Amino acid sequence: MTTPKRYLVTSALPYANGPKHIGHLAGAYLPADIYVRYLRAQKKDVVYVCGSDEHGAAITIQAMKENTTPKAIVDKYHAMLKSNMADLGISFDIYHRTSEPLHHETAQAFFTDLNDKGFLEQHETEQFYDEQAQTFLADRYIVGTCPVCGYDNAFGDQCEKCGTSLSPEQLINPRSTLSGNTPIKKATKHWYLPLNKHEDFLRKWILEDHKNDWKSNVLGQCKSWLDLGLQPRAVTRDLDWGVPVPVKGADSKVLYVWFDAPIGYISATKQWALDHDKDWKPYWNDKETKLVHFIGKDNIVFHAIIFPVMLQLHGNILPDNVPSNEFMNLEGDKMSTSRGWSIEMEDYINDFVKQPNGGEQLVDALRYYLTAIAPETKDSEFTWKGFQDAVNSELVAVFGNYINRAFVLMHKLCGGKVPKFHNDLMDDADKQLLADILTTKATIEKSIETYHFRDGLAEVIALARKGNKYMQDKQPWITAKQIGDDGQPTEAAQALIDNCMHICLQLAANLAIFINPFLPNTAKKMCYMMKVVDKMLDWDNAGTTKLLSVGYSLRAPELLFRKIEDAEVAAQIEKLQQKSNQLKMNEQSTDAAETPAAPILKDTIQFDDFAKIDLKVGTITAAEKVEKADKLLKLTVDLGFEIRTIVSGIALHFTPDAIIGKQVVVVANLAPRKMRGIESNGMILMAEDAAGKLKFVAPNETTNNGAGVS
Ligand code: B3M
Ligand code: ZN
Repeated sequence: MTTPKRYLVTSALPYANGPKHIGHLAGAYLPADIYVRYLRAQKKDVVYVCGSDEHGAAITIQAMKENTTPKAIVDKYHAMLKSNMADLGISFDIYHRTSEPLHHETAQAFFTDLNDKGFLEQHETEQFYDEQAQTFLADRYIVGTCPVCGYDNAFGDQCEKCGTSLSPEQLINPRSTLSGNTPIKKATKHWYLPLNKHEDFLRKWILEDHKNDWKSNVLGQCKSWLDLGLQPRAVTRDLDWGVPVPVKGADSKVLYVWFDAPIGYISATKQWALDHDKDWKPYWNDKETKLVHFIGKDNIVFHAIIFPVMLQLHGNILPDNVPSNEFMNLEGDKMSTSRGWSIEMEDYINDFVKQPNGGEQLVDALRYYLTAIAPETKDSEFTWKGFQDAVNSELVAVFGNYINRAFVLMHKLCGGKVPKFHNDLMDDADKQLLADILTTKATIEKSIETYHFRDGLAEVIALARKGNKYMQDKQPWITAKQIGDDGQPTEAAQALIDNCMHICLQLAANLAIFINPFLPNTAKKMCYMMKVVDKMLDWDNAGTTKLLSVGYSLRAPELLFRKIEDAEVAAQIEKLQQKSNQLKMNEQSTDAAETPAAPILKDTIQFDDFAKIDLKVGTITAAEKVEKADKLLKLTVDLGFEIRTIVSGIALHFTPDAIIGKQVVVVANLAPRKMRGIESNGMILMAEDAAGKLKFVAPNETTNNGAGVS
């Protein structure tokens, strides 16, 4: 596209069914925010829309879990997500919600338009049905084994483990999420979007028109979808939560959440236009609008295939790009809120930003690290140590250090004012640095415009590094030692110092412009220090050395960033471990509660059978975790007559320290068994209550180790 007249930028609408983690932030929100802040600095006409996705089984199932209504769930989490995003500097022009009447009307009108034009089909099919819960099972209401990766809790619409998009029929051993029962099949009628009829258009539009500008991960996913052959896709559901299907007699049906949610971008734009007395239509209908959808990789098919078909049929413009990131892992494992292996935005805000030594600099610290390791082309990994290193050795030691030194030296050597520049004294190093500012500007532009935010940010840091080197090479503090009779630097020395500091300060002003899309709080603070208004941050201003006027006095420096301490890193790692262990334990106890009760007694045995078991009392004298096995503890047990090593699956219930010294009953003549490479000699008897909690079986008074039990 040649220069667009306006931009409409969207970030995937997060489900309002729980807190969202920083992997989400890095995937679809932060890159979009950088992009729009850059466009705004360029004075472009840009609207950035998002909002909560409040329909679908993601919401109703969470309501069941929290024992409340879907409405209560979306109200609670919409508020949370909206404020989290704002706290982290995501600058939506509007954060809307799909439960708004305006959205319901917009989605219904969209459906009616396609239906009236004959673009939808109606089919009656047999679908899974839960007889006990009396509901049809689609999407997250049905789980089973993923046919692709074997994960045994894949949803009816998508496997969260491998990302494959599924239909309930593909699940192996399908079960109802509601009752756990195996569903039956029952006939029902639905509306379908016949994607198969649009294959040619999609192939040309994606694989030819966009083969050079879309990311290869997006093109790759689209190609494999197209190669598999597209199927008609149901766009309605038998549910009572969602946008009602606007057809007489279809009262028990709602629009499929993935049909209504992307229309949420349109309703959000409409609401924004109402609020600002603007016309929303050109943003969706005029070909000179550049529409860009920022998404995570599990949303590609919906934004690159299904929604474009809907838009095309409805007469709207199509997205110019669908930049999608891969996943960000965390400390060696996939990030997942449900497994407790995640850093929620809310937690980061509470643990860092809202702490007394936190504030906006820690918003920028997170934005920095997440952008520096953004999973733009392949999965990446967040580690707390990596966060600490990036902040301490790049933000603090390079960028922050440069700005601080420039300000300190200017106060010390130039009386707190922007010094004069003597053109006749300009040398090669000066020229080089000025040229570097210009090249950097062009490189950042190219990086951001092609969605390579990592590279763009790296350029800013590289320029700050050049600034440090320039200052180090020029050593104005040494030049200042050439003093005259008055004890002040000689005129010639001062002229050299002035030139160096003039350039350093103009570079600082340029750096504020360059860093602004990425770390807006930092740029703001720099403007404060330079006593300039935010308007200085306009992109057009970058590349010159006329940003700060000669003789203008600047404020004393403030540190831009603080270091991240070892103790903070350790505390976060500990918190992560605890959270995930806690959830595993809860899961185990719910599993236990939900498993149908086993018959109360096993088959009768004879006394001789029992007599074969040799039970002995022993004392646990040492206990430690087994590496890479979160459920196992390696115990040393003193049986009086010998010391045994026993591996026991109790690690989620007891910490090693808590059980040392406990007397236990051991099956002493059990054949040895190897677990995780450790030979286990015996078994500890445990009692398990209804909630799955384990207790040691032990004599009610301490007795000698080796005492027999019968
Ligand atoms: N709510 C899925 C997700 O959060 C969905 C995105 C909708 S974008 C229109 O991954
Ligand atoms: Zn899978």
